[in-house]
Amino acid sequence: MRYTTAGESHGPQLTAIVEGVPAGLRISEESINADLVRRQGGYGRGQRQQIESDRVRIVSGVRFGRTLGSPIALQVENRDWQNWSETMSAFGDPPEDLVRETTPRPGHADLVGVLKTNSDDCRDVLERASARETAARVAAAGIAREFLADLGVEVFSYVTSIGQAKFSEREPMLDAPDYKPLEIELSDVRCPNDAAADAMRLEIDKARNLGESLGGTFRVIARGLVPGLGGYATADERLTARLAAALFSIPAIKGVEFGLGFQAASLPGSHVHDEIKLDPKFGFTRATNNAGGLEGGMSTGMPLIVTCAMKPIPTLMNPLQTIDLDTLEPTEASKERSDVCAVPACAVVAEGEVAFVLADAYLKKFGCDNMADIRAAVASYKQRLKTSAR
Ligand code: EPS
Repeated sequence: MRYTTAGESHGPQLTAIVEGVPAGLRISEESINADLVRRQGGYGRGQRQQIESDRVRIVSGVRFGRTLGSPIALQVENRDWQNWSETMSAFGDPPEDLVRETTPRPGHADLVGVLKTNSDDCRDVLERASARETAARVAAAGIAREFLADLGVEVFSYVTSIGQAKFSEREPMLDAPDYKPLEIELSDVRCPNDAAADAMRLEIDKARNLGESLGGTFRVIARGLVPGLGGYATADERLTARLAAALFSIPAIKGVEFGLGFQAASLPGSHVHDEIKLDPKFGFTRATNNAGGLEGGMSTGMPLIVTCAMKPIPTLMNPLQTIDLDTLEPTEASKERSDVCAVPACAVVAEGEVAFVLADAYLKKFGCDNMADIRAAVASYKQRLKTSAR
């Protein structure tokens, strides 16, 4: 299963095409819309989200609520398009009063993008490099999520820090899979701990007053996985590598850790590796889950736990210095509006990327034509392993 997206931030719409989806999968536009709402939300989001009200329109590959096995095309309208239809017109001459963007923002794709494409207008680059594109990804990922849900796999996320405000967890590798996704959604910073959530909101308020932006960290969890997804034999089968590549494809992601992650490098082996047990209910299981559900490039059957670091958004209301591309003189970087913090939203995007990679790994292992065959193959595999996925 794979997706591609098209669309500019202020063009008429974003489009996603998902290929490789088996036939017979029940799809609900409402679940996808719920994810789109989650992506738009979060304390610290900017004014653009007050204009948009993202909803998906599925225009191919689904009939009577079930997939046909053909490519699925999804559209998300940009309501802001009506304010940009001349600036972003596909044809005709540029309007006489067009204002080119010539003051690239440090940290965004603006400068390197115009150098690479030989453009004199950063808008040619920033329209596509904008994280608005992640709305299309989340819509596409809705298909992968429905597929995983059908096989008993749930993917959720929560925020662990925003700026200096941290949710200090006691034993995250053991506790995180038991957090309640619904409770996380009730928090506008998507953090399950009230005191930490208050501190995060305060941190965002302080940043807003200073014209600053903030990054943070979050975890993505997947529960209910069978062991043996991915592979150990070749580089491109390794689930760890595929997950990392997918997560690093999200704008602003600067770090990805699996399980204990960097902490494992400073601990002796006996404190890192997860002892193997035989549980009457779960079959082979582990005493701990420091590996975050991955061993040898494969899922272990324990919950997948990935932690990601997002850098602060580059558009600053109190801008950094840059060089004007026309005058070649120092000046302030462009600003129009920005999000103070989009970490809770980014976690929703990351859930989608993880869901896509996991769905694809299931299809590689269990076939890909139709859901009935896939369900039967998964059931027979679980029976052979005498395992009940966590
Ligand atoms: C975004 C829409 C954008 C930004 C943000 C993400 O809207 P606009 O550019 O019209 O204000 O709010 O984009 C970025 C963070 C970025 O770096 O480009 C969205 O829908 O997520």
